Amino acid sequence: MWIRRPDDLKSSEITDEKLYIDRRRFLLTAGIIGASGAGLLACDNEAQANGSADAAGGSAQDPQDKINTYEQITSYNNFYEFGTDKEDPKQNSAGFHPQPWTVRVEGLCRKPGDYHFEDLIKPHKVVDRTYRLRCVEAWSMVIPWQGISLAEMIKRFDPQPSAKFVAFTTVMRPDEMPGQRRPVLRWPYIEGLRMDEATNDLTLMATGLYGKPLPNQDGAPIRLIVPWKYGFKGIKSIVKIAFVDRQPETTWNIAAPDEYGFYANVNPEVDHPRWSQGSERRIGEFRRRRTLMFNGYADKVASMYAGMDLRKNY
Ligand SMILES: Nc1nc2c(c(=O)[nH]1)N[C@H]1C(S)=C(S)[C@@H](COP(=O)(O)O)O[C@H]1N2
Ligand SMILES: [Mo]
Repeated sequence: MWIRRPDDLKSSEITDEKLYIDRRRFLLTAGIIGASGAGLLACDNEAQANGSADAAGGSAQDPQDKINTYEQITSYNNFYEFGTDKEDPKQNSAGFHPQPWTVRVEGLCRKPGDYHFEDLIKPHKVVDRTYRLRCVEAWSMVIPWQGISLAEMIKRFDPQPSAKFVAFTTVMRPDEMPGQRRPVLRWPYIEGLRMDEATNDLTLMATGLYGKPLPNQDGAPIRLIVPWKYGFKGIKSIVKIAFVDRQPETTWNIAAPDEYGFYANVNPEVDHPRWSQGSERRIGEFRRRRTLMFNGYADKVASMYAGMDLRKNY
């Protein structure tokens, strides 16, 4: 008799992960990718998740990080367009069509326009980035993304000096997204970053995970990843990128301004009004972990906030 593993992994998903890890190992031994660059062995992903243990010689702050399973990453989601329960996005997104896809680029830049997904991606190098994701609800995961550096993408749109922020919008498709038929949030979901945050080395436009295109529930076909901020900044299924001169509105700030600020930097010292942000539970574990300042990426991002009161600018 075949006995299920406790975390209920399906054998097909185990195969997916094994293939992913084997592929990386092959590319590495074949010399196609470098050990310290975009490509990393599964074991090196621990260091990468710490965001600091690279050539810069930073310290790995939590050596116990392990990549979450494909099953965990794709069945425990926040994507309110498909429902508010963690299982809803997987269950309710099968009828969503991430192809064909067009992203409108507008505002203060010299190369605005409607970019087909393929043309948007084509000129850029797809990189592997394994990052911790810390949800504001005090759970976290470690996810092996593939995607494009947002800094690179932005360069191509040639923003004007007056562009101080970047605003993002999720697709509006109530026919395919049952959550959008109810006023749970103000739709469409919107987010924003300051220009220096958007062009930080860590910021990623993710197009895949575990070496496969993004599943619908994780934000297909393209979503934002800002690993030092709470997960809600990582807006999914993006259809618009706008260069603007003022701080844009954001969905969660509109919904509850006292609870969710524009910056949303992970900060264990600033509690949510209704719960502590000092610790978190890694999906797949029972014990609580200490939450790290800037989610452990302080050495790469803290300087952007020098002189800012991080209690006020939460
Ligand atoms: N459009 C949209 N983007 C979204 C959300 C959402 O509800 N709608 N949820 C956010 C929240 S709260 C989190 S924690 C992350 C979760 O990403 P994941 O499901 O891929 O782990 O997506 C973010 N992006
Ligand atoms: Mo979240």
